[in-house]
Amino acid sequence: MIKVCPGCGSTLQFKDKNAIGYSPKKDAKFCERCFKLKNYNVKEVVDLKYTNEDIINLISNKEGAIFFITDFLNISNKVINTYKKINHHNKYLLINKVDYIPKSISKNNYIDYIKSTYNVNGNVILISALNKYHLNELINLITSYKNSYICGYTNSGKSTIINEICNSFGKKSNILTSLMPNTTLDLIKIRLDENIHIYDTPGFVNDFEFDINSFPKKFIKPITIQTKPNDILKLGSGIYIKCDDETNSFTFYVSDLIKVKKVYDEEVSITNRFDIDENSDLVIYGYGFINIKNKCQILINTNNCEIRKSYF
Ligand SMILES: Nc1nc2c(ncn2[C@@H]2O[C@H](COP(=O)(O)OP(=O)(O)OP(=O)(O)O)[C@@H](O)[C@H]2O)c(=O)[nH]1
Ligand SMILES: [Mg+2]
Repeated sequence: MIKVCPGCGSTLQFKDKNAIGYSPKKDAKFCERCFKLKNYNVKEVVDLKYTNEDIINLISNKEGAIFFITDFLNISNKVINTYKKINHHNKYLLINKVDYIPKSISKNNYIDYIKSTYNVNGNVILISALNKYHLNELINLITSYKNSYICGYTNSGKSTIINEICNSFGKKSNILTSLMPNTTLDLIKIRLDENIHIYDTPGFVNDFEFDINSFPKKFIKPITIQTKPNDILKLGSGIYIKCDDETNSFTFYVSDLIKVKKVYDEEVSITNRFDIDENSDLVIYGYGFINIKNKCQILINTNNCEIRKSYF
């Protein structure tokens, strides 16, 4: 009989130490990677079984409903384009980790803003697995379908939400959650009751690196920096933004663990130029976004970013 690791969804195998699902013990419940993550918090990187396209194909047009989850700080055209590629007539966009949302953003207006900015026609729901915001509403929705597929980019909180749902049904779930990218490796089917199943899915992979130690510990406290011509701003240890020859105001919506400051004496090559309209957001993948008040040109030392109109 084929056995599946309940932590990550991989088929257990006992031959190839370097492949997913490996365990040295024939009677093991978890694969070795999940065993180490669960018991020693040791994180091992493995080759993934599915590409983003594979995951889209795996869940498109399945009977039931699709719940695409994104982290509040990781909303971008890239993420929404993946959501749009999934072909399904019952599709919901869930924005998770809204416990991060700063007080200056109204949750109701934020939904309208996301729908109009990213041209989303379907349902958008704000949730937080951490403080159970809208969790009961989500459970009612999910249990109105026989099959619900929970998908989204890695680290968006899919497995955490599924575990919360299982808890509310009095079921113990063994799915592992962590800040490590790609904790869940394969489809995991969970039976909530006789007729209702939810499926955890492997996360879509980001094509940029992020520092798992800098995820916010609490809600985002915006930091505003007024700039003079040619000032250079530094975000974390590697992002530099050079301002043009006007004064301006930059408000950072990023993790409290990421430092933001002006630098004066660092030699850096900053070559990517962006034209910014008045009151726009510069979204930097993996970090969050920066509200820029005045129309300007900036130089930035990464391609992992995009511009959108601002909520404010
Ligand atoms: N602040 C906050 N953190 C959350 C919330 N939901 C999940 N997390 C955290 O986000 C991290 C990733 O959660 P997972 O549930 O493992 O994410 P996933 O989408 O299943 O990730 P993969 O399996 O890698 O695709 C964990 O450290 C969770 O504790 C939330 O609502 N608020
Ligand atoms: Mg997961």
